Amino acid sequence: MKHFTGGLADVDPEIYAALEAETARQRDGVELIASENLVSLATLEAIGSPMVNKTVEGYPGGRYYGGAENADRIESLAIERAMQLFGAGYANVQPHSGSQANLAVFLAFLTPGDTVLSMDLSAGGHLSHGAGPNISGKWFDIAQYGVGADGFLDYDAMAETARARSPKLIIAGGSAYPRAIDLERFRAVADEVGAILLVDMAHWAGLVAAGLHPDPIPVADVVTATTYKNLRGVRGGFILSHRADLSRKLNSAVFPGVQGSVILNAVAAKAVAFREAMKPEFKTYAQGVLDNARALAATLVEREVTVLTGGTDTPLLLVDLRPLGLTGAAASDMLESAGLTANKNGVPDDPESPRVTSGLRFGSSAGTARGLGVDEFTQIGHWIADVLEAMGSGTAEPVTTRIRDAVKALVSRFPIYPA
Ligand code: DSN
Repeated sequence: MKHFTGGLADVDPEIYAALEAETARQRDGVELIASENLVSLATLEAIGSPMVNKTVEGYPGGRYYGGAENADRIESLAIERAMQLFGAGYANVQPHSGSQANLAVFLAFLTPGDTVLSMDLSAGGHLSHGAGPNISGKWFDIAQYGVGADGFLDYDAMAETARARSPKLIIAGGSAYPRAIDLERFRAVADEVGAILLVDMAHWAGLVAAGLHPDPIPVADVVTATTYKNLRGVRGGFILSHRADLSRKLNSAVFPGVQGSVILNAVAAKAVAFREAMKPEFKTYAQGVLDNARALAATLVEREVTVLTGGTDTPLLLVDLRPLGLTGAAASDMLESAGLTANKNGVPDDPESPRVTSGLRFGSSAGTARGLGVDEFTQIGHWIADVLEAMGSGTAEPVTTRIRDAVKALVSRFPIYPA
C-alpha cells in the first residue's frame, strides 16, 4: 500500500523541501541559541519510530489502554535511567515540555491565588514561573526577585521578599541567568518561610548530569528540566525528586492533571538521551560546553562587549547591547545574516519591548555537539564582536558577507547528519 511505502519527497514535496532546507541551515551555520542542541542519529531513530502510533494513558503497569507492553518497557527504562543519571528517588518523563512540567508542579502543590516567589523574567526567569501572560501569572499571586547592579542574583532581596510575602512555592532557576545559583541559600529561605522549593534546571541539566554544576536533586523538593538543551536529547520535559513520597502527587498532576496521552516516541528518545548522558563521553561533552561558553564570554569581554556578570557558570551567557546603542532584534537579525544564530533577549531594566529587547543570549551546547572547541568559540566571539562593531559604524554588510563565508568554511570541518 502506497500509504506505507511512499517517501516524504513524493507524498509531500513542500514539507520535504522545508525539512531539507532546515537540515542545510543547521549544517551551514553556527547555532548559538542556548535552548538548542543537535541530537544523535540514534535519538532521531527513536523519535521517528512507529511508536508514534501508540496511544496510552496512565503509567507503566497501570495503563488505560491495551497493547502497552512495549510502551511500559520504554517508559520504565526512561524512568529508571533518569533516576540513575540524576540520583533521584522519583522521575516522571511524560511532560511534553519544561513548561508542562512546571505547570504540573503548580497543580500538585498549589491552588489558584497561592503565592509563588520566582525570578523576574527580565532578570532571567522563565515565562512559566509567573510571567503575566502565562497561566502561572494569571492564576497565582506572583512575588519576584531579581538581580543586583552587578547582574548577580540578589539573595538578600529574595529572602526579604520571601519573609514579606510567605510564598507557598519558591522557584530557583530560569532561562537567561548565566550563573550557578546558591541552592543551599534557597533551601534555607524555603525552610524559614515553610515553602516548597522547586528548582528548574532546564538550562544546566546536562552539567548536573556530568557533575559540573551544583546538584539540585538533594536540595530541592522538586526539580524540573528539559531534555533538549545541554542534555542533548529530544524536545520534552521531565520531573525529578529525591522524595519518593511525592510520586503519587506529582504523577497525578502530570496525568490526568495537565496532560492526556503520552508522546511515547519522545519518551523512547528521552530514554536514549539519558543513556547517552551516562557515558564518559558525555562528561567530556559537558566540560566542552562549559569551556566553550566561558571562552565565548571571555572573548566578548576582551572586545568590550558587555557580558552580564562578566562571564558564566552555565552553557549560556547574556549580552547587554545598550552601551553599543543596538537592539536585540537588529543584532540577532544581523548575526543571522552572518551565519550565527542567536536570540534577542531582555536584560534587567530593559526599556525595549520583548519583541525588540536590548540583549542577546548565546549558548554553546549545539556548537559543542558538532565538535567546536575553545579555539572555534574564541573565533566566533570575535566574529560576533566584529558584526556588532560594524553595526555601530553603519558598515555591517561587507562584514556579514565576509563572516558568513568564514562560518561556512569553519562548519564544513565539523559535519553533522549524513546526507
Ligand atoms: N525556555 C525557552 C528558552 O530558554 O529558550 C525554550 O526552551
